[in-house]
Amino acid sequence: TTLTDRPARARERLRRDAARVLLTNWTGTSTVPSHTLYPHQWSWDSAFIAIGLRHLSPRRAQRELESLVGAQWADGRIPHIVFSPRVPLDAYFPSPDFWRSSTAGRAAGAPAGTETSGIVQPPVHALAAALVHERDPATSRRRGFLERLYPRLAAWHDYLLRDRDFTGHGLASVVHPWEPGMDNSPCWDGPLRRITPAPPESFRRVDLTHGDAAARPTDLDYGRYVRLAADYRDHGYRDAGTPHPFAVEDPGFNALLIASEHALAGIAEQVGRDPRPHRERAEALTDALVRHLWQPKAGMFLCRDVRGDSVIEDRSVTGLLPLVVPSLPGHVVDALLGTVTGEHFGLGTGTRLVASYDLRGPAFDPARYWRGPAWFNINWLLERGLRLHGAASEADALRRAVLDAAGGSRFAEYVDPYTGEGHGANRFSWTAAVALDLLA
Ligand code: 9WN
Repeated sequence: TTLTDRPARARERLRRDAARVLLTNWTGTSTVPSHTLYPHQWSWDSAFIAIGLRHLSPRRAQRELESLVGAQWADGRIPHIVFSPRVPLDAYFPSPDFWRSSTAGRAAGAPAGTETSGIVQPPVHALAAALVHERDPATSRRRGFLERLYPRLAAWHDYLLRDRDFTGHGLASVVHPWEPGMDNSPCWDGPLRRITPAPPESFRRVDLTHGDAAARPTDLDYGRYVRLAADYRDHGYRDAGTPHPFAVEDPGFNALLIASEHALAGIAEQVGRDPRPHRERAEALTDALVRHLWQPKAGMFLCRDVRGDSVIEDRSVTGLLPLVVPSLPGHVVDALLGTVTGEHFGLGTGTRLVASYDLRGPAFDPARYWRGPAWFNINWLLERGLRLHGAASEADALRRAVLDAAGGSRFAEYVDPYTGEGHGANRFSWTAAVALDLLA
């Protein structure tokens, strides 16, 4: 072995190990995030998984997204979980008998033959579909991949902007802390205080049989998650009829919608449709994002509590995700780049990866889920955003750090941003997927 071929061998080993994670977590039609903690199909997980899987099997990556959109509701929503009928009910909570989509969600257009949840996750799917297509356009064309996906992705974005724009700002709101994918972010603490938790004896937390309680949300959080989901269900999952006491305009969620709307313009072109409405919508969304959620004093985007009509002052990494938006004003890009490397997120000055929450924030906890640990899908997005805006050396450094932490933690679900120590599940699918993508 010479010194020069060692890195190449290490990369090859990492690629092989990441591939093995995705192959093991493949169920035949889609990929579970983790066989233990999350044994069904999750919406935004599938998008990141497809982005990695395209390097192993473009066809499988296409199927990953096709099976997800196969469970789309008639109103356009893509549910956050598609349940596998082969998995026992007590393997995950809340299970299909809690959500009862095929009965309670009928009026809102839930499919009859598949059980799903009734809430959504960040709309990163059109971006994933475009990347999957690019990897192997011939197979994609032969299978009619984009033709089938295009109307469904367009209906998904329509749902968000038609039924979830509660303020008239032209942005989508999330109505449950699970929707932005950052379940127990300190940003939700304020809005959640208004929610009466469901009694602890009314549900059983299966997550604690696989995960360490100190690294998961608390029982009080869960009581509120259950209450919000049950109320939505009991209103037939109809946005117009549900009071939605938790409603937040989240910058990361909307930034991913913008990136996906740009991707949808490209997809429209590929399938011979007019891309202009998508470009116009992406620009209108970008203006709305900057107008309503940009906070110059913080140097980043902050969430808006729609019910409290106030800015949520906590700095969450969600406020840096707009870096994936191509046409941001220059002053916003400059400020965001400063914040990524500044005292609150400190990339390159102590932390290895970008933390999920303000390193100096009062609620920071390096081990507890979305209250500090670094997540691989988020760091993949930030790597892409840094590169998009010309910060190539920061992007290169982040790419190396993501690969080191992914391999070093055996593809952990999340890691301590300072030490890289793994928490949560291991052999976690999107960790392996984004590593594969960054290796390609
Ligand atoms: C609830 C699957 C999902 C991710 C989320 C992450 C976690 C679920 C849970 O796992 O949420 O949806 O049970 O904690 O927060 O981002 O999509 O990996």
